[in-house]
Amino acid sequence: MNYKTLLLFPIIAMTSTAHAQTFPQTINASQTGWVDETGFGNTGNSNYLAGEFEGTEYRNYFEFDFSGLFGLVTEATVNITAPAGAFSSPNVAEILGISLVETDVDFSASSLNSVDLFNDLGNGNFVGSSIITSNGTEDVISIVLSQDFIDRGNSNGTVIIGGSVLSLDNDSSTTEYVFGNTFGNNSAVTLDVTVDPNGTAVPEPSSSLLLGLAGLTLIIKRKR
Ligand SMILES: [Ca+2]
Ligand SMILES: [Ca+2]
Repeated sequence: MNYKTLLLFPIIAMTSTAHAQTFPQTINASQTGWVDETGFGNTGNSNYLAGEFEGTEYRNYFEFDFSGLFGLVTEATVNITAPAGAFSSPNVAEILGISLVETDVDFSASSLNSVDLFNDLGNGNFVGSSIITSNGTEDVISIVLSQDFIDRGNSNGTVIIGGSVLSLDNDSSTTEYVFGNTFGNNSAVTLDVTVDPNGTAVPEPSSSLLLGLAGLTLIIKRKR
């Protein structure tokens, strides 16, 4: 073990103590819905279908608002209600991917018309995934979301994620969907978060890496 490795230990220790006093909280999705492959979405319809239905692909979206939370989020799990009959596929299971949304979305408009948004709902930075199977009665799919999701919410106040079925068979004659028969009102889609009330703004990964490198450079210079 060289001195550079030893120097990293105090930094890791400081990071863990920052999460000592935390509390759990649950927030409801502030928006839910879908966008089809033509880019169309009806903002008045909270159904969050994802997959392929009658030859058209749908991807869903969920928005969460962190601004009412007192402190910084350190952990996040999204819980998505799957009513009876939510799943339809010739396969035993389908894979749902959750990605961060970069596209600006105007939820006050009566409809969304953006192929870019449809693409964004299923591309880019994936922050979670789940294998989804048929359910006879109502079920809740819980997916742990990555630090990139947490960082986005903490820095922006709101964060939108998109859900897409990654295991479609490219055969338009077979219907494959998850989250059919859904209504996104009330607590159908929630986010369980761990909040650190004493948390301070976390630097973006790139800037913290730069800070770390700058620190190491200083130390190396002192050693010489
Ligand atoms: Ca995306
Ligand atoms: Ca298909």
